[in-house]
Formats: sequence, C-alpha cells, structure tokens
Amino acid sequence: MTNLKDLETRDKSNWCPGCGNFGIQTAIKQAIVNLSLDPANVVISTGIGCGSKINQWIETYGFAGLHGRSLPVAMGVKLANHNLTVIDVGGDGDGYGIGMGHFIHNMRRNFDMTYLVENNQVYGLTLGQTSPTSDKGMKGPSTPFGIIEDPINPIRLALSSDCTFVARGFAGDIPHLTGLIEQGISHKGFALIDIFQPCVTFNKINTYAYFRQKVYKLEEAGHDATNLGEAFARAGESEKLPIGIFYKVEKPTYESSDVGLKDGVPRAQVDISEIDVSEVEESFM
Ligand SMILES: Cc1ncc(C[n+]2csc(CCOP(=O)(O)OP(=O)(O)O)c2C)c(N)n1
Repeated sequence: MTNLKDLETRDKSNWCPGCGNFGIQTAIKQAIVNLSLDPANVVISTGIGCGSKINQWIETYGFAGLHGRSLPVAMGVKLANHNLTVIDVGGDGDGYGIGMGHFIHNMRRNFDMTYLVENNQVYGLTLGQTSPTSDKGMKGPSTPFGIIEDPINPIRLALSSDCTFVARGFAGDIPHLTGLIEQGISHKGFALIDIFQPCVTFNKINTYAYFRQKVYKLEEAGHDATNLGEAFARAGESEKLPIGIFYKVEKPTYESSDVGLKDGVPRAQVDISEIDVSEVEESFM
C-alpha cells in the first residue's frame, strides 16, 4: 500500500508561496495513492520551467528533459517498458510553445500516458513573458503594450488532433483535479489534462479569485463526454469556464498495435544470457 508519506522527497519545493503547482503536486500524489500505484513503477517526465521541477519533489522515478522535449522522453520510456505508468508534466510554454509538435504527434499516436499541462498562461521561470495561452492584451516584459495575438485553445486543439481523453482541471480544486488525474491514468490511451494554474507572481489576471468566479463542472452541467461536437462548443466558452472531461473515446493504443511491443516488454523478450557481447565490450576498451 502506497501512502502520501512514501511520495515525499527529502528536499522541499521552492515554488513561490501560493503557487498553483502545490495543488497539482498534491493531486498527483493523491491520485497515485488512490490508484494504489507502486512509485517504483511510475515515471514522471518533465521539461524546463517552474512547473517542470515537479518531479524533483515527488518520490517516483523521473526524467528532467530539455525545454519542450518531455513528451519524446515519455514516449521513449513507454517504448522501453510499456508496463510503467508514465506521467508527463510541464508548463504551457513547454507544451504549447516550443513543444507543440511533440504534443500533436503524441495525441495522434495514442500512447497510454497522461499529460498534465500546468497552464499558468505565462512563462514563470524566465520571469513573466507572455505564453501561447496568455490572454490577449496581457502585458509583460516581452509585451509592454499588451500581447496582440489570440491565445491557443489547447482543448480545441486536442479535440481536433484525435486525443482520446481531453480534460481540464483547476489547481484550486484539488479533490476534483485528483479525480481527473485518476481517470486520466486509468484511461487506456493519451490523456490530456490542461490545468488552470494561477501564477501568483507574474500573472495578475488569471488568479484564484478569477477562476473561482468562472469555473463550472461539466459533469454537473449534464455534458455528454462522448459527443465531440458538444465538447468543441464547450471548449470555446469564455464567460464561464468548464472543467472536467470534455471528451473520451476508446481506440487502440500505440503499444497494443506495434509488432515489437505486442508480445511484451522488448527487454524481457530477449534472453541476453545467450548473446555474446564480448566483442562490443572490447571495442569500448
Ligand atoms: C531551448 C530553450 N529555449 C528557451 C529556454 C528558456 N526557458 C526556460 S523555461 C521557459 C518558459 C517557461 O514557461 P512554461 O513552460 O510555461 O513554465 P513555467 O515556468 O511557467 O512553469 C523558457 C522560455 C530554454 N531553457 N531552452
């Protein structure tokens, strides 16, 4: 039985007091406990950013990749051992900016993994530049007169990229977010959970109070998560902001379709005691 204490690391996080990442960290840990996952079989892959430091402070296996490159690493882990639970976590700059290509191709491939985007609508680590999801007009060091571009809508993007599980959570509602993460991990396929994550230092627009006023739960609004058209319409709402599961569908995963993976973990398919590696070893001497 895993409990929350098992997931605590010796070092404590250095996020700003009140950062939305604390809520996300708690929800990930709680979901691991609720699903009775063995931390030794969980890998958290991250990129670069304030939020990407999260796997330093959850006692599972982890890999800190390059900025925007956490998904290729997560994919590599899944290919090497698809029995592992793979969770990818990163910021909106990481996943919806520099990492956008990987995001789309991973949804298309439908690896069985969960992708959590800590969407604070700003570049936190580099001190407050606008990101691909910043609200139009937001001012920052990179846009002193306000950003003139329209933001990306990650939920609509995921829906149109054939993502098989598309959800949104709020870091200020930890029990609800925990439930979404549990469902995302249990889903057989690529699960996107975009998370409203207030950045208390650099984003003075999208605050806890802003989201508390605006969010409503899809499951309480009678939303049909099998209806792609309804999901797309709800994803476009801006007066009130829906959280919960927008859309969910079952499709074969990459690993269940790949000839090399169908018969089990590649490493376990080969009896290495039979292979003579002395010549290769010699070449490295
Ligand atoms: C290739 C590359 N380009 C740029 C950077 C600089 N950089 C580091 S983190 C970051 C953006 C962080 O924003 P986000 O991913 O939203 O995460 P947050 O810090 O807000 O959690 C940038 C531009 C980098 N480390 N590597």
